[in-house]
Amino acid sequence: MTQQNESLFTSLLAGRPDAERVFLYLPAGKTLSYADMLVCTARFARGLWQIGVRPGDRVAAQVEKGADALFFYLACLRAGAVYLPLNPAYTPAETEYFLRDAEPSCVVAAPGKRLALEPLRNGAKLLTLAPDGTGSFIDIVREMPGDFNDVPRAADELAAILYTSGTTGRSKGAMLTQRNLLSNALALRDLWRFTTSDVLLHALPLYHTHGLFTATNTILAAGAAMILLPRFDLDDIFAQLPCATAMMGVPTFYTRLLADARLGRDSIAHMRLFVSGSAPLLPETHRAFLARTGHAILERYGMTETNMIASNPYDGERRPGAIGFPLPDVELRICAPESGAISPAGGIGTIELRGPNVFKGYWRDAEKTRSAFRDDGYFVTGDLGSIDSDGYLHIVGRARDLVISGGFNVYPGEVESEIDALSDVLESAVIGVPHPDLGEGVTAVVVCKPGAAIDEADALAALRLRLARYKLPKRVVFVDELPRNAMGKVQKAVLRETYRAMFRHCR
Ligand code: MCA
Ligand code: AMP
Repeated sequence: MTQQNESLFTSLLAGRPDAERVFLYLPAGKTLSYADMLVCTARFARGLWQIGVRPGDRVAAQVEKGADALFFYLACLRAGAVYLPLNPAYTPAETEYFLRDAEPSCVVAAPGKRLALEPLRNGAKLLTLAPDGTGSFIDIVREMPGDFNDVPRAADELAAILYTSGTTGRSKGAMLTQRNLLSNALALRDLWRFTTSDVLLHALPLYHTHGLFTATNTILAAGAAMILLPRFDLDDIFAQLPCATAMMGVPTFYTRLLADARLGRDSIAHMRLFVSGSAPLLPETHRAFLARTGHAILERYGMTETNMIASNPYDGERRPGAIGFPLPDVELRICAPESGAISPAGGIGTIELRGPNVFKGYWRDAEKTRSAFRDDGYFVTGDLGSIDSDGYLHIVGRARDLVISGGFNVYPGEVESEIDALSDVLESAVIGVPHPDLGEGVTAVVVCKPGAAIDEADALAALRLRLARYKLPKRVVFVDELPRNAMGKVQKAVLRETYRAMFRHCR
């Protein structure tokens, strides 16, 4: 740990290259250097200070992806604020919860969201920021001087809060410290060999760990550059791949690339590394990619609460279906889910870990924080894993009821409570079933009240007002009753088996 009382921003840039070096390649051939980034983030940090943001304040951002969105995050770090990114796809009902729970002093949103957020801002200052460099926040900072003295922060002070849903109840804010983020960025930079020569093709969202910390912080720590694409679009990807050296993506990126005839050795001649994570990469995807391109995708494993936990090696075998070895400084063990007893070698159990990457706890929720940790400080992930005889970690299932669709987590309980709130519905069960494009497709199995006349389209129309698009069931099926065990618990495994071929023909 190099930093004690410096901001994460300062520490990430400690080995900063020549300020004239390119930091961002943007659409339409525009580039921004490290010097541009320093000036812009200084103005943004001054702007935050001017509107009253003070160290430790939460600052929420619900903005579209772009250079300014990224600079806003970095400005929060410089100003000592706690960054709270929110998916722009959240409905107002979803967003309201986060603003009420986190009590940010400032919310910066895409201009199109201003009216909807006005009644929800809960006393926070509300400003706008658009990807084209306009917005009321830009109006404040435009003429400001381009320098700023970064606010020093101690290693265990917060840098960010990222909300992650629980198995029951509402989302919990994972409190991530300066140390959590810095230790992970430095470890990944070294492990994956990022240097000033690298150019990362960045097509992930900027409001989750993967695109925000794993990608951006690692690139900053290496003094490398990024091609910042607004989203994952195959034409853009193929246009930019020849200029990149590395890409990080969810498995859907790789299955979509493989489904495209343009993928071949020539289209990626400049690349040295493809990383996959956030959801399981099927061994057949790994093998097909290797056969087609000569590249073994490097799969790694992480969580919002912990940043990255384990990674396949840079040198040595990148084993299909495995997530590799714990990162340096991460202590990892496999335990019996209930008793916490350490599993015998090769046995299956919950993955538990301890290390500088592990979060400080859940925001204002001591109870959930307590139950997430063992007495000796190990964090219980809720993923089921085993370690093979060569030491490679494998994920074999989830102890949590969770669906991962295209790398986005969907918590069945949240979708079920919205479905159950529909007046025609008696009860529902939400499951994930294999989906060729998204890995898992969210599926709702619904029992109607007697005499009710709701159909799939009605249900989806109602849910669309309450849930972000990615949480919407891809299919809603109606049944007379849900299968239950002797204890009366819905047998989701039976439902998953019944509907396992549901999406066989989807892209
Ligand atoms: C979009 N849609 C989705 C998803 N994405 N539905 C389910 N699951 C999704 N992931 C909806 C759209 O709103 C649209 O709905 C319809 O599906 C078709 O969208 P499409 O154009 O195909 O989607 P896309 O825009 O191309 O997005 C697919 C995507 C994207 C590229 C896979 O979802 C994505 O970028 N995922 C990455 C998520 C991520 O960064 N996860 C990291 C979490 P409609 O037709 O109704 O409008 S961090 C994490 O998990 C940990 C820490 C870790 O280890 O990294
Ligand atoms: P999140 O709650 O968004 O932080 O997502 C974290 C979860 O994503 C983990 O608990 C795992 O279930 C899953 N995950 C992340 N990386 C992988 C991977 N390489 N293979 C399988 N699951 C993964």
